[in-house]
Amino acid sequence: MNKQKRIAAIHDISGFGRCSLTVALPIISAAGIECSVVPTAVLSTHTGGLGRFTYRDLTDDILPFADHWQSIGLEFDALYSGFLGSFRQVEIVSEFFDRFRSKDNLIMVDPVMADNGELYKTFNKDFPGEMRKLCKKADLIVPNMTEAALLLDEPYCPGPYTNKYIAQMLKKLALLGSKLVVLTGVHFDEVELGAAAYDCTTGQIDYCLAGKVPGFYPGTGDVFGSVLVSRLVKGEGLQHATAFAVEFVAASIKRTYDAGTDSRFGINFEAGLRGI
Ligand code: PXL
Repeated sequence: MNKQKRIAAIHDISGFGRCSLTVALPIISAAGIECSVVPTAVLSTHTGGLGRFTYRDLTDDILPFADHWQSIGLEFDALYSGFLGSFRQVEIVSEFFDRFRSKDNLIMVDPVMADNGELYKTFNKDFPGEMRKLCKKADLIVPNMTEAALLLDEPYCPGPYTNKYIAQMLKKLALLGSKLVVLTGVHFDEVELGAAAYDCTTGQIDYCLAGKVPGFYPGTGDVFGSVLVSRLVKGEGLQHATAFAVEFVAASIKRTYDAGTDSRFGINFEAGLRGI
């Protein structure tokens, strides 16, 4: 009998726009994994161009969630954090990790804070330094190229990249403290786009690329992270899990593009859930 796997997803919930918890919960559940959620804030939409959003901060609820969950003895196969709204929230999530870390669970941090060379407008320039501290606690970090540059305090380079550039980024990112790094937004030309996976214990680097579709789609990183953490918890190795997540995201973007959907509404991952 297989033990039921369980992931705690620590993200905001944006009512509209397919990102954070509205993506993590269905994807992790469709993968057959129980998904417990820690909503860090409630917004009417994501912050990526849909106008004036509401924002209700739930920072003060996070540790009481942990207290209650510890009191009933909950354990998690993975802890997965994404968008966090403030310095204090990052500190509290760090404590949450300490409370639920076990000798064999996976702590995955997506240091959501920037894309396309720019910090999201809700963050100030000191935020990457705080996120760096959280990355230190992770077993796996999944930055995009902009977040990677900010974490390393280096200028952002828009690409196309060389293998050598990506390899040295991966190695420097692992020095922040996580054993595994999956870097997204990796491309060596304008035709393909994907991710690079690095395990610093073996030194292995794998590149996983798929056909590039034009446009910028918010929430893509959350779809990627949710698929990746699900596959890893199900026991798949880093290379295969990354390749699967890249293909899943590429197919979701293509569907959305072909349907002519407003890119701010997020990507059609729903149609792919059956195969997850
Ligand atoms: O997809 C990342 C994300 C999550 N949550 C909120 C966001 C974004 C990206 O813009 O605004 C609220």
